[in-house]
Amino acid sequence: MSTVIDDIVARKIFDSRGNETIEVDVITPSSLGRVSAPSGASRGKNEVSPYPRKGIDEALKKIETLVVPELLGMNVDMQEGIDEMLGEIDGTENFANIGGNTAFALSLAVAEAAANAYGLPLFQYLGGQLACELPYPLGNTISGGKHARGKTPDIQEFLVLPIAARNFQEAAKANALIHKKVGEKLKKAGKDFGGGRSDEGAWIAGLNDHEALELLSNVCEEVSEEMGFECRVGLDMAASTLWNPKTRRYVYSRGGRKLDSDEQLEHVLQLIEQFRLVYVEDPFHEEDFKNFAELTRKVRQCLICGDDLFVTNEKRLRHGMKLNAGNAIIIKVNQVGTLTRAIRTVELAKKAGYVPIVSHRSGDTVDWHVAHLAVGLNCPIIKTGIVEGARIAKINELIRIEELLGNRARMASLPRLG
Ligand code: 2PG
Ligand code: MG
Repeated sequence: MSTVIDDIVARKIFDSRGNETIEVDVITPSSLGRVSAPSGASRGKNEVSPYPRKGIDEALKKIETLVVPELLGMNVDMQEGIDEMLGEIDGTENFANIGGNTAFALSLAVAEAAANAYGLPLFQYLGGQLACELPYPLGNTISGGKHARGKTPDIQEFLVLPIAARNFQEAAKANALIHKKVGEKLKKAGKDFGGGRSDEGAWIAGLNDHEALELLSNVCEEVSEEMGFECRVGLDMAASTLWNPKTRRYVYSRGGRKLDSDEQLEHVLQLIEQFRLVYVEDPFHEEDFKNFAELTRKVRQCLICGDDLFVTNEKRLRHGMKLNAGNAIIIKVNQVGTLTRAIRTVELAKKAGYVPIVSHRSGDTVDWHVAHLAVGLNCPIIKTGIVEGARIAKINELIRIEELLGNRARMASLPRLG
């Protein structure tokens, strides 16, 4: 069995928004690794740059001219060496030269080619025998903010987390049931509701933030009873998209409110209490470590998660740790470019008691690698939507992983949520 890279093929394919994205094949004599890149709509400003200045075509050219000559002949099981090489070839801090999505697809395709060469599923190649815990699926039910348009909520994502599910299949079922019931209630409640859904498959409806939270909380209670375990509500506020740096206010345009940072803190605390939220992502803008820390100090049994705040970046997480800003971190490999960088961030997060949450992007493909990352890196939560092809691809892969693990499979423990 040989693990030497003897070919790399890159192409343009389409993501769930119909936008072009990059897909890479890494080929050894005995295996293939194939990975395509997702893309964000509410990207953090500290993420690596997704493509070179002239876009995907330039990325494809650079793979041919800069990457292929260096990587051919290397062994796919030397993940760190290859990822370091990608950084060196690029030569910039933020993958501005070859593109972060280019590095992402190459890096993960290398890992998959190695796993396939060894005849192992990716999660087992990454995590060995210890990788037998299934993550809880954090699913988007109602969309707002930058992910929707019209008279929809200001908050980007209204999420559910089946915190006491006994296995992954049931957890996914609970989320699907919640999604379905929310749709039915919306249909009953308003003639205006046309059944529209966002990129992530969440409902787009003429509700304000409070109405959306009330509806979702009620449905969660119903489904908790029906399924026999507790399902709870969370939010991705994506507050950088609400923040106006000039007026220093969070602008809730549909709700007609402008809050300064202290008011925002009070507002978030009130939402956590009123709706018993177990999860709040990006409640403050991406440079406001201080208020993240303040909020984290004031809550109990609620994950305060940094997405745009940390951008999966080890240095930014270290900075956050010093201040105790947040207690959870979103892991999106294409925010930092390579698997090695993301793994280092996950390891640091775990050491510091932050809950790592592997995540999809709003524009995604049917690529299911995040499912393997969640299990292989022992992350207790995966954020990946509930319905829509690109989301279901990941959910279904986790169902297969659960089956493959057989009686060794168990749900991860959810630290900080009791
Ligand atoms: C987020 C994501 C995914 P995007 O903000 O967490 O839900 O959105 O991919 O647009 O950054
Ligand atoms: Mg987010």
